[in-house]
Amino acid sequence: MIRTCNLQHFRDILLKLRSPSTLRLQRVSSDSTSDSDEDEGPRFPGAKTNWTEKLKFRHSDDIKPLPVYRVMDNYGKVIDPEQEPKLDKDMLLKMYKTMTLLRQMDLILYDSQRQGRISFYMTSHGEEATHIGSAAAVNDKDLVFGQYRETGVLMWRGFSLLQFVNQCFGNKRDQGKGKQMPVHYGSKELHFVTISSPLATQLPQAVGAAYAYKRAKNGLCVITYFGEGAASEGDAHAALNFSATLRCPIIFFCRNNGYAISTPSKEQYCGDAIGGRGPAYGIPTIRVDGNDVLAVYNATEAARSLSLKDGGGPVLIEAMTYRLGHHSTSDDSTAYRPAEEIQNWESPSWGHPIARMNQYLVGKGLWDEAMEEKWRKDAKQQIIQALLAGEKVTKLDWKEMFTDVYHDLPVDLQKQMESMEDHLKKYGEHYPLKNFISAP
Ligand SMILES: Cc1ncc(C[n+]2csc(CCOP(=O)(O)OP(=O)(O)O)c2C)c(N)n1
Repeated sequence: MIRTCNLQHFRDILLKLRSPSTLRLQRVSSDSTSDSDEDEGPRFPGAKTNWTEKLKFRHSDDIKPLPVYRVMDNYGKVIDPEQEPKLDKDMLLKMYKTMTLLRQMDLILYDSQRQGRISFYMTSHGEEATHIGSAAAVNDKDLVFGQYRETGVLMWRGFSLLQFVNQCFGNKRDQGKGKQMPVHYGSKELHFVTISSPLATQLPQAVGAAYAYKRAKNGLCVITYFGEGAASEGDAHAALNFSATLRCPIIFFCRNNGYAISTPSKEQYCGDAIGGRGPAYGIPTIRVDGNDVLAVYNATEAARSLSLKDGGGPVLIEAMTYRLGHHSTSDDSTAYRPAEEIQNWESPSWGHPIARMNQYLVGKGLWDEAMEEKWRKDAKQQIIQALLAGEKVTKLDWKEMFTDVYHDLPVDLQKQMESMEDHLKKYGEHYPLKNFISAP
C-alpha cells in the first residue's frame, strides 16, 4: 500500500512537470536571471550571435585572407593530381587554341586601331585564362553579362572572327548597326548580353535575369563578369545583396587584374579584396589563380553546381590576374606602373596563363613546337582575312544612329538629325560619306 501511494505521487509529479504551463513557468523564472541570457544568446532580429563582455573591434587583419586556389604551378605542372580536371584532348586543345586565337586577334586589332582603321580597342592580354576557363565550365546556354574585357567568352561560344571584326568596324553587318563603340559585342544566339560601358550596370541586371531564371526553373544560371574597380560601384553592392537575399542562381566572376585604368588595387579597396566581401554577404566564395586555366575551370564548374543547388543561390569567384596590356587604346599604362612590373608578369616563370597551359599540354604529349608554329600561322592568317573582309563592308546610313532607341523619335533628336543633315549638305565633302550606304 505504501509502495503504491509513493508511485502515484511520483506519477503526479512527472505529469505536472510535463505540462506546458509548468514548462512556461520554469522558463519565465529562469529568464529573470542573467545566466539564461548567456545560454540563449541575444534575441535581436538583426544578427545571430553570442554575447561578449570584451570591448573589442574586429579589424580586417584579424580575419585570415582567402587563399588562392590553383591546380598547376607556374610551369604548368599539376601540384595535386586529384585536382586535375578530367578533360579530354579535344577540350584541352580547344581551350589552348581559343586562348591563343584571342591573343593573336588582340594583337592585330590593337595594331589596326593604331593604324587608324578602327576607332578604339581593348585587349584581354594576360587574362585569357579567366575567360576560357570559366566559359568552358558553364553551360553554353547560361546567360552572360560581361563588363567589356571578356571577349574570350564570346569566342569560346562561337562568335566568329568576322563577327568580331564587323562589330569593331561598325559596318552594316554588325548586329548593333554600328551604334556602339568597338568591343561592345553582344549575341542573342550565344546568350551574351550586349556590353554597356557604364561600370557595374550589368550586375543588378544580371541578378534580375537570374531571379527570372529561378522562377522559370529552367536549370540554367547567369554568370556576370566585372573588374575589381567596378566592384566599388554602388550597383555592385546592390547586386550582391539582392542575389543573396533572393537566392538567385548567379556566378559573380570578378577579374582582379590589379588596375582600374590608372588606379592600382591598393588604392581601390581596403580589407581582403573582393573575395573577402563574399562571406559577409552570405555568399559562398572562392579566390582562384586567374592565370591557371585549369583552376578557373574547376572553380567555375563547382560554382555553377552550387548556384543551382537547393533552388539556387549566388556564388562569388575572385580570379587573381594581371592586366598585361594598356587599359585600352586610349591609355598608356607606363605612365602609372613600372615597365619592370609588366615584364615580370610577361615572363613564363611568373605563371603567364598561355605559357603555363602550353607547358601543361607539352608535358602531356598533346602539343609540340611544330604544332605551335603551324597553329600561330593559321590563326594569324584567319584574323587578317577577317580584318580585310570586314574593312571592305560599307557602313549603314548615318541616320541609323537616330533609330531603334525610342519608338517615336523625340523632338530633340529630330532637331539634331535635321541639323546634321544641314551640316552634311554644306560640309559633306569633308566626310568619308562614300563608306556609308545611303538611306533606304
Ligand atoms: C560608372 C563609370 N565610371 C567610370 C567609368 C570610366 N572607366 C571605364 S573603365 C574604368 C576602370 C574599370 O576597372 P575594372 O573594373 O577593374 O576593370 P578593368 O578595366 O581593369 O578590366 C573606368 C574608371 C565608367 N565607364 N563608368
